Amino acid sequence: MLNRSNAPGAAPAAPETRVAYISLGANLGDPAVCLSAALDALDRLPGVRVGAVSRFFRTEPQGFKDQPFFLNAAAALHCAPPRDAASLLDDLLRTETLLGRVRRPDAQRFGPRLIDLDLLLFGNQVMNTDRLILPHPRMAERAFVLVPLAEIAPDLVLPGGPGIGEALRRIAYSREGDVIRQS
Ligand code: PH2
Ligand code: MG
Ligand code: MG
Repeated sequence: MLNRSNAPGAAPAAPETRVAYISLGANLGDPAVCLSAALDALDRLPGVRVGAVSRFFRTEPQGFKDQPFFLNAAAALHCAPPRDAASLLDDLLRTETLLGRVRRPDAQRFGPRLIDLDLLLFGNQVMNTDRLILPHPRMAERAFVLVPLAEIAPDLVLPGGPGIGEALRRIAYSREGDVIRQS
């Protein structure tokens, strides 16, 4: 039988590059500097290239209200094998630490932070482990995630869920220019 992959002229199967989407957030220090530094650091990771980046939005704090407004953005990360979701998560956490974030066990949940890099999607992968849930379990509720994401990926469909436009129609929020409020 003819082995098609060895047929003369047949290109080897290209290793699959996948697009991950992340949410970036900060509300301590100089958030714009921190978000930019994070993007620079991520672009230097092996097997990762930063693609589209949204504008930086000023967003009302969610979950714990008594803290400064956040600066939030979304970015596409083009990931080449063997880069996978777990190793990307490791490097997101390492990058947070590199930029000065200290995770204290007694920290206020949803409280203020120097930098937060959340993995939203890794291609169409769906997973649920102790360390990582994909898609990010709270992304569809959060205007500060969905609005920046829709800016860079307006046709995105969440794996097993709605398109990003429909996800945005399901939540109550307001947007004036670069300011997003959600009650
Ligand atoms: N992050 C949180 C909790 N609340 N609110 C806004 N607006 N932006 C955030 O990035 C954010 C938040 C926990 O990660
Ligand atoms: Mg977060
Ligand atoms: Mg986080």
